[in-house]
Order: sequence, then structure tokens, then C-alpha cells
Amino acid sequence: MDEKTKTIEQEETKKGISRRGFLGASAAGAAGVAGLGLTGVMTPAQFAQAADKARHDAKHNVGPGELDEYYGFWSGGHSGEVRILGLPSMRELMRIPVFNTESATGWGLTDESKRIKGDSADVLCGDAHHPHMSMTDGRYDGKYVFINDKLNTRVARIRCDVMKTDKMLTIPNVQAIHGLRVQKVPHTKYVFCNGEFRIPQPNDGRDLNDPTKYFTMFNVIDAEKMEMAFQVIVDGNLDNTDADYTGRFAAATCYNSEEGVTLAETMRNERDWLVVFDIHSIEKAIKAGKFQTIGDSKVPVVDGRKKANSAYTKYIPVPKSPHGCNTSPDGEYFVANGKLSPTVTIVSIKKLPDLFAGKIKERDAIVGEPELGLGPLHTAFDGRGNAYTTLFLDSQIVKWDVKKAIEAYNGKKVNYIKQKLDVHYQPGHNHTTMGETRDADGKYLVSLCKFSKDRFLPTGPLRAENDQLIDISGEEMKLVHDGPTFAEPHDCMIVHRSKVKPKKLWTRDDPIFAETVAQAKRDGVTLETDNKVIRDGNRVRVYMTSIAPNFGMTEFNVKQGDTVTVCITNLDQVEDVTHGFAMCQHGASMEIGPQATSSITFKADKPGVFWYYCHWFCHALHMEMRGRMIVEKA
Ligand code: K7E
Ligand code: CUA
Repeated sequence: MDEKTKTIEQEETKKGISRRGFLGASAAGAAGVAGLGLTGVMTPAQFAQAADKARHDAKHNVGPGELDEYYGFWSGGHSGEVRILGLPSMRELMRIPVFNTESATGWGLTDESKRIKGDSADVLCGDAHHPHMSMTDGRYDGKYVFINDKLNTRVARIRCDVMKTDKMLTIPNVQAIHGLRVQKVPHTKYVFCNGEFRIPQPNDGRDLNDPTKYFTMFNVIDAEKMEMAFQVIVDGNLDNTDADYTGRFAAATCYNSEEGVTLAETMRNERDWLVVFDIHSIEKAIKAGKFQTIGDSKVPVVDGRKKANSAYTKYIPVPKSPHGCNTSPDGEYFVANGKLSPTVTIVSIKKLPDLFAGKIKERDAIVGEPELGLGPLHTAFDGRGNAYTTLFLDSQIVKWDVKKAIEAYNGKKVNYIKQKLDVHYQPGHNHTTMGETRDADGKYLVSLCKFSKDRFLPTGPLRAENDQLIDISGEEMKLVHDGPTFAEPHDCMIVHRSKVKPKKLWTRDDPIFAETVAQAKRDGVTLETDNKVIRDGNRVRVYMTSIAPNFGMTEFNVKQGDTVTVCITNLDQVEDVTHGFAMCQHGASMEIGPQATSSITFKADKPGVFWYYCHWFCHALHMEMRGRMIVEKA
């Protein structure tokens, strides 16, 4: 958009007649009429029905220019990224590169992103499963979203004020971080995440063919520092996890209690476990110095295996290879989803102190085990006492009444199943609006379906998946939207827009580029005013400003073989005016947001003239925003 359009829009906004508002109102009006189907003659009953449908559709319709009520943070599975969707429109608003490498923003290419990636700067792919927002007193606080990388055993943090990844950590001595959740109460001091695969310890070539010596661990990260706090050795393979609303307990589903290596070996037992961790007693032990370390790692490790009979863990037997682990928003229950069993298991969190005190047995903590259908994977809640479980094999969401399921377990003849809704097809995770917090509001449920089959135009052998939006505000679940997505959202979380406060511009002292600013200072460069080339042996640092439609420097000279760092400070103060820097033939490309400083380093290994240009549309003269790098023969 050019300056003129911007000014017109600003003027209109001041007068309260912006095009946005106008478009929104007229579109909603048109949709209303179309929905009523005012063609031909209708009976009063048909008319009432059409009016009802129109009202229903309008409720979920977000017209052009209108804003959504919720932000959804979607994991991008093996694409490695996180996506922001608006709900209920299900429009994709933004992509946040995390474990992937991304061309438009330069994520994984810029010096800043490499510093954030740290020891995994050279790793270019990942598998993002579980995005979860930090909380204070069991409520989203809008600060961070944490996400795991199963593929390379990492956890990353996204800062929600700028919607960029700001920290990344490789977890030591485990392989494949899967389940991830945050401590809900008193606040997110810790991020809990599961090491899934069992490996030799340390994994340095010893015990290769002796799986009896392998183990994995439950991992606890200091959320603010993004450093390891401690690890807990466990039996079996950890799958998903969640935390309670007292701050004392976390739980994890755990399969392969057989500790087998082949598929047949891992499925022998009728029951595996929900492992409960007593975070307080682990903290106490570590404070008292009662821990070990593994290999080169300095992270405190405690032994929470069954045979260690510790105060740290309890293994509650649940059927069979359980998958999802979900805490009810009233703080009463952990629900373990049966996967290979048609049941979910309800564990009373109130009974856990007695279990840890030795007053009751493991199975006594279970208060319900309703049979729901085939392949229960994940459960979500509406804050009104109902739970919604995905049935992978049945391709359904089952809505059930938690209290009645508990009554049935106690022998009462009641029907706890309220409705089964077909989804399309094979759902994995589901998630309700605000459903993993005390603020569960029961408005929408998203079903992340692994296959779309016939729901969209075919796109060759590889097809979109299908994220379906379901209205759960009434007695009945109603499917209101099909949303194609690229590989492969495992999970999402949905937060009311009032909880998220994104910035419009970068602040000059942002920690994401603090190290780049410090280097400029060492070079005697004032980033906001200087356009300078600093030579330091065969390392060359090129500092320039950008302000639409100009780079501060239209040419610079280097020598063949130089390592060149281009550092750009975007002086534009206009919202939404991002510049880019792309250097032809050098694989270098990055975003420079308004008021940000970004830098990228590459080798000038060929003599010649190389144009650089701005690749984020910024101005009517955007095409002209460019310059030459002149590389002299060595
Ligand atoms: Cu695919 Cu949570 Cu990794 Cu279930 S997970 S489906
Ligand atoms: Cu600057 Cu396009």
C-alpha cells in the first residue's frame, strides 16, 4: 500500500468512516439477505427455518474487514512452523518459523535467528507438535507460546508481543521431545516435556544392543530463562503430558510398559500407565543435593522409575497405550485417552496427595473409565461439565458428561454419552476455546483431522488435512467450517484476542537483535544514522539504514573471499512497512521490520556485480529499492 492510500485510510479512521468498517457492514447485510434465500415464495415454516439458518451462519461469519474473536496457535507438524489463525473465520493470519528454515523472513539464515537457535543453528528442519501459552493462575497471560520439536529434541519459545521465536533449547540425554505443557499455577515457572524414545545413557556408543539399559526422562525447563531445571528418569515411553491447577502435580501418559523394541513387544500388556510427578518433592530433593548427572550434562537428574520406589512418581495403570493427557478446567481430573482401548480413564487430582502419602493404591485414584468409541486420542472441555473426545478410528467427536461417567463407574445406570458428531476424517487433537485454562468458555471446538479425502479439490497424491470448526455453544455440536491445512497440525490452542497484545513496531532495544546492536557499538557505528563499511581482516561488516524506498547505501565494495555481514536498520515508523534484503546469487534473504535491526552473513566467493534488493513490498518505488555489491577479484 502506498503512502497516499495510507493517509486516506488514517483520515477515514479518524472520521469513523474507514473503508474497513464500511465494507464489513455492507458484506454482513448482503450475507443476511442471501442466507434468507429470498427467492420465490416460502411457507412460514420454510421462512422460519431459513431465518434460523441465516442467524446461525451469521454468528460464525466474519465478513471482509471484520476481526476475529480468537487467536489460534497451530502447530505445523513436520513443516516445523507455527501458524496463527483467526477464529471463527479460520483465516490464516501469520506463519511463525520455528524449527524450519524460511525464505521471506530469513529465519534460520539471519545472524539473529542463528544465535537464537544456538547449538542447533545448522539444523534446518523439525517436527512441531504441541503449542501452549504461558499462564498465570491457570489463565493465559499472553506472554509466550512454547512448542516442542520431536525430530531434533528441542523446545522453542515464541514471544507473543512480536510473534517471533526468541529462544530455543536442545534437551540433553533424551530423544524425541513429544508431549509438552506448561505449569498453570501459580504461574508458568516450568515447561514440562516428555522424552519419548528410550536410549542408552549417555548415548555415546555404549549399550547399543542392550535395550534393558535404555531409558528416557521427563524434562522440566525453567520457562523464563529457557534453561533445563531438572530431569526425571522413568519407565516406558512417555507420550503426552499436562499439569494440574495446584502447581504440585504433572502427569504423562506412558506406553510400552513392556520396554520392548518392536511393535509386537510394545503391545503385549493390557495396561500401561499414567505417570504422575510430584513436582514439589522433586524440587525439594534437588535443593537438598539429592540428584545425579548424566555424561557431560550438568542438569540435575532424579530417578523416578518404579523400582526406585521414590517419592517423585506414581504409576497409575490405565488401558492400553494411552495417548492424550488432559486436565479438566475445573482442576478436578486428569484424563488419559485410551487409543488402543475404547475408554478414557479419569483420575481424581484430589486423591493424588493420598496416593503419594501411601494411603490409597494406584487404581483407587481412578474415578471413571467411560467407554466412548474406537481410538480415543485427545479430550477437550467446555467449562460446563462436558468433555469432547476425538475418536480416530470412528472419525467422530464424542461429547460426554464427566459427572455421569463417574456415576456410571460407581454402578449407576446412566447414559453419559450426549452426542457423536462425524468429522472428516480421522481426528487427532481437538481443542476448545480457552479450554485448557480456568476460562474455558465452551464456544468453539476445533477438530484437527488427519485426512480430508473428498472434502476439497484433489491436489495430487498429497492432499490437505482438514481443520474443522464446531460450534459447541448450544446443546448440540454443529459443524460450521472446513479448513484445509498443510502438513501437519498436531495440536492447537485457542486464546481470546483480549489476552494477546502484539506490538505494532519493534523497540530499538529489543533483545532479539541486542547482540547485533552491541557489535555495531564495538565497530563505532550508530545504527540509526550511519551507512558504513567496516573491514576487519577478511570479515566485512556493511551497516546501512532503510527508509522506503531507499537503502542507505546503493553500492559497496568487497574482495573475493570476504565474509560479508550486511546489517540493516529499518528507520520506517509506519505500521506494517517491512523491508527486505535479498542478495542475488548468495542465498541471503531477510525481513527487517519497522524499527528493527537485522543482519545476515554470507561469503562473497565469486567476483562480479551482484544486485541486492528489497523483497518485501513497501512502496510504489519498491522495485527500485536496490543496490550493488561489487566483488573485486582476489
Ligand atoms: Cu500427533 Cu499430540 Cu504429537 Cu496426538 S500428537 S494425534
Ligand atoms: Cu523496501 Cu520493498
